[in-house]
Amino acid sequence: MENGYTPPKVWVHNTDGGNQWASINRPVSGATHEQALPVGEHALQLYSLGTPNGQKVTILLEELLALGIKEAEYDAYLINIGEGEQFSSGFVGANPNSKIPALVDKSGDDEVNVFESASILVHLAEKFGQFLPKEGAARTQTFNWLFWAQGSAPFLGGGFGHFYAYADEKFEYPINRFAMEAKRQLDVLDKQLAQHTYVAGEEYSIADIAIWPWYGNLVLGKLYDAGEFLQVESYTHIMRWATMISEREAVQRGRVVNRSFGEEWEQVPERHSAADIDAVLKLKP
Ligand SMILES: N[C@@H](CCC(=O)N[C@@H](CS)C(=O)NCC(=O)O)C(=O)O
Repeated sequence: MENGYTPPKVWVHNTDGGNQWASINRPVSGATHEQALPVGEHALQLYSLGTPNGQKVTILLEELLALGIKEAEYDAYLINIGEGEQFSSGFVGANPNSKIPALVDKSGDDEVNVFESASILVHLAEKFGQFLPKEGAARTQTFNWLFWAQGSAPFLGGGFGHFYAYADEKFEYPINRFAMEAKRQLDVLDKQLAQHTYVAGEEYSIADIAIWPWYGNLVLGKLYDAGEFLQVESYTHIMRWATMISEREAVQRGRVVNRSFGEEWEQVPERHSAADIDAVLKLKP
């Protein structure tokens, strides 16, 4: 091979290569240590981190609270994935896939653990009867775009973001491949938003809440610092929508929860009441 790498007959786990993430990745699943999850006073217990996948859930919870739904009160605990906290026995019990976000809903007779961000969005939307049309084409459109987000964002995050922003060495082949796919996805979304106010139609829904943390943050310059590289300003309809969503108070509140990076006024590592967010947002210059 021209770059000097020929895959061996059998793949072996190289524990000393790669960047900070390589050291916590393993080719097997399951817990690495015994540690129970903390539990707060509310019925909804969230274990997460303020990455785009985490923001989806905290934005929805803040939107529900903004509607006056008190049962949506939640305790949000930080899971530091850089330190391997997703591999504690408690977290694996909530999500055998060891990825944030994970929700434990203790409101019913039987406690239920919910994992995969889209499953959490559907669980909460159905539980409270909000942000997911109850029937017909509007419901199907919402699911179309929700599943689109779940299928597409890994190419933006795990593909483009990984090789463009996180990988220690920059390689042309994967960056080209995933920049092409990222731009194709942006074009799909831009054409949809040229026709509709919100992603799934004329109503704000969990499709917007799933897509904004990835594609909205990207075009607004809050993800990967890739705006110029991907020429994000050319997607004028995404820009309109991303700006409109970012102006929602619940979005501004939800995006800072379980965040332990960025500006001081953006960091609410743990949330147990509205006051935790208020105290931090008031530091915004
Ligand atoms: N499909 C999952 C993806 C979740 C995911 O990739 N979470 C990342 C952070 S954004 C994570 O926990 N990574 C830790 C790891 O891979 O060990 C979802 O939508 O919930």
